[in-house]
Amino acid sequence: MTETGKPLLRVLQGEAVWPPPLWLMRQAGRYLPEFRALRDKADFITRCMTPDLATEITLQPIRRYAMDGAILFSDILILPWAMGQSLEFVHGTGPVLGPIRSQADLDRLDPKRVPEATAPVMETLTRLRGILDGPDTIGAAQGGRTTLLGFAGAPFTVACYMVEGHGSREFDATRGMAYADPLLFDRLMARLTEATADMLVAQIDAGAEAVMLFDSWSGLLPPNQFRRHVIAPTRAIVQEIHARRPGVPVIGFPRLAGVMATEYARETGVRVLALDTGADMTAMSRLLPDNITLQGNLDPLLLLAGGDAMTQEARAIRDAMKGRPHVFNLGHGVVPATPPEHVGELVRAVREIGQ
Ligand code: 1CP
Repeated sequence: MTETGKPLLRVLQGEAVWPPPLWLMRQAGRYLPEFRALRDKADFITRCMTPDLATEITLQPIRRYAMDGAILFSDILILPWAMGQSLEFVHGTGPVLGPIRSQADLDRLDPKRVPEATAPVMETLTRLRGILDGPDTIGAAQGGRTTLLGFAGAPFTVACYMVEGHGSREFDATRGMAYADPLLFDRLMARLTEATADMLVAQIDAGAEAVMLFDSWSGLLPPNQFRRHVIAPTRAIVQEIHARRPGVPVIGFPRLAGVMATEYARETGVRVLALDTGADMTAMSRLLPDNITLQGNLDPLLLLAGGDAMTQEARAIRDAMKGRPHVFNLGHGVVPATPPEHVGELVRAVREIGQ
């Protein structure tokens, strides 16, 4: 298959393809027994930084389900770690970082370390691209049909973890800093914006065919803060990528942004808007220009539940988007308790037409 023939890449570039290509956020994860088997071999950061392991984990869902997209196995917190922030993934707790609360904390981070620290990630992408575009069949996937996706956290969401030092429902310390010490917060955001653009360009050079920006916590911000800390840095990153690597699609995921997602899509320049579970795809489709590709948005809990309710809703989303560029996906990541058979049923339901 030629490069332009990959269904997902064509849709990311603005073409409508029927049935829509699909991949799932967190498609490589704890719900897969083969992932859990590798999980015991090394801690999370080691798995991300070992090309053999990261390549294998990325390919697991491709072998099983012939997904149209393979997303690099890594994490949004690898960037702060690569800049020198302490990071540990604690079993049962999640990520724990040495929090950034002062100019002195910020000054200890060094963006110049990132290229060397992330070299294994780039090596993983290069290997993956070679395997995916090679002549061999990769499990269920026909050689050459799967698009390789790189990603990063968007600056605001990464700042949430960097300032808070751990996951949270509200990220009060971060949102508080943005108001109480806007100069410090803006300096952190500026550093992240530049480092994120550079890292995504490096991912593209290593083999990523499109890149996604995860802004999982953007929905916590009121409109003016959203414009300042979500739209403005995202626009800067998109412009930088477009200037340096023209034609590479950027997928933006402003999770829980509600009505602000339309302004985000218009103002940031993202080629693709990924929508969360709460978004009305049909309404968003009417509000946005046809040349913006939409991605989403089945409820991950419907995938957990499975059965007819899942296949009917998946087909309803797919059919409502017929005729516009649409990438089928979930509205957030696969939850760990999901039976792997349900993912197989979902893939079949989305690919079966004439139902
Ligand atoms: O072994 C383990 O249990 C580690 C669990 C895990 C995994 C599988 C973490 C820790 N990260 C990942 C992989 C990951 N994270 C990917 C890989 C590709 C794929 O989708 O298959 C991606 C794209 C991410 C992105 C990510 N990490 C986001 C954005 C998307 C989202 O879910 O909203 C966020 C917020 C994170 C932070 C993070 N990393 C890991 C955890 C458990 C968390 C969430 C922490 C929290 O807020 O409580």
